[in-house]
Amino acid sequence: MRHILHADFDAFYASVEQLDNPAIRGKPVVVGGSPEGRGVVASASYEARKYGIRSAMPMRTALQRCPHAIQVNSNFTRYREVSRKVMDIFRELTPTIEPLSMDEAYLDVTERVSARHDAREIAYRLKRHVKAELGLTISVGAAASKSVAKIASDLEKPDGLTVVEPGAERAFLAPLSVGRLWGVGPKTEQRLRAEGIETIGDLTERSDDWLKKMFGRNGPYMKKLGLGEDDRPVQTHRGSKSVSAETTLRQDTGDPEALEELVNRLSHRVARDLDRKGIQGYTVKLKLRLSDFTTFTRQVTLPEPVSASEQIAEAAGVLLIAELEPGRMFRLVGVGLSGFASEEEPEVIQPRLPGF
Ligand code: DCP
Ligand code: MG
Ligand code: MG
Repeated sequence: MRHILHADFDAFYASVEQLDNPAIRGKPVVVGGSPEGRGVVASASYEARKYGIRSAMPMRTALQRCPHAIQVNSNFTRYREVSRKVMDIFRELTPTIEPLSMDEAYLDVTERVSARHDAREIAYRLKRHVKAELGLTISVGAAASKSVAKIASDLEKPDGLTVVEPGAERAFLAPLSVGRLWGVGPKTEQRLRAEGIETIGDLTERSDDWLKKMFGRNGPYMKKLGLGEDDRPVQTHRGSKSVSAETTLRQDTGDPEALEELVNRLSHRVARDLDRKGIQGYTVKLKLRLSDFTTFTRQVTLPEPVSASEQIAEAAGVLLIAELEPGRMFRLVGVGLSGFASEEEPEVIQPRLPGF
């Protein structure tokens, strides 16, 4: 049996901003694009969440809900620095860590669990260690599988610690909303609800056959996860060659503004994918297809690896502008990133627990 932790910073970007600027601690803080533009909230402090502010909400809406909220622009360089530090702290505990994005990772701590130190204690000490070293809180879930640990870490945010004992997975999951299951996005959740499935328990009562008929192969898989069955190991390295997104336009266009907007949207999708994988890359690629189906790509390799939507959009936007000509019509646009910055090999692991 494995012991897996899932650790995730509380209100990551917003907490870093509060750490760096004592004047905004304890106050509603929203990090993200400016309200004048089409900016959205990337991260909201827990004080801001009391007003119903959530990430991915337009910044303008957020400031309507809480006019005295403090808006701060993102500072990705700083967040990446904090991210590297926390991953190093995780690696001191175990070499088997899998970053999922800048602010979260799975840790396989099986080797660390013993009769004297159970999973709860190890998780607790990790939280204390991160707080002491970085001044920030993480929430941690501990379980025998990745999917249960991830759900657990989210339950008692902020500063949460939730342990699901082996064997208790089913009872733990049953009352929770199906939307909490890994791989159940808003669309699937809506379809499940339309079938009267609100909780994970409702889902696991359905037969595999019925689930397969309704949701394809994903149906029985969701049920497996809902029962707490998930034997995916914590993966230290994941091989990805490129991450990209593309769209065929409903109607060909040569309009610079429409094309730029599309590049922004695609860059956002690429950035979300990168964030989930916890990687960044040096080479931004733009793929274009003209009305006559001629397809070509343009790419630029940057001096620093990037992963933020704005940075990808900026580079892709420059490539786009160079291709625009009056009368030149496009039917497909794609944005991609490659040349990933390789994760350093973890250093020799010291046989001790941090904070002990
Ligand atoms: N992020 C973003 N856009 C989103 C979601 C997240 O730019 N739609 C960024 C900002 C977050 C960071 O990623 O600070 C981590 O995402 P989380 O989902 O872990 O959210 P938070 O850490 O902000 O809050 P929570 O306490 O819920 O984990
Ligand atoms: Mg977080
Ligand atoms: Mg996260």
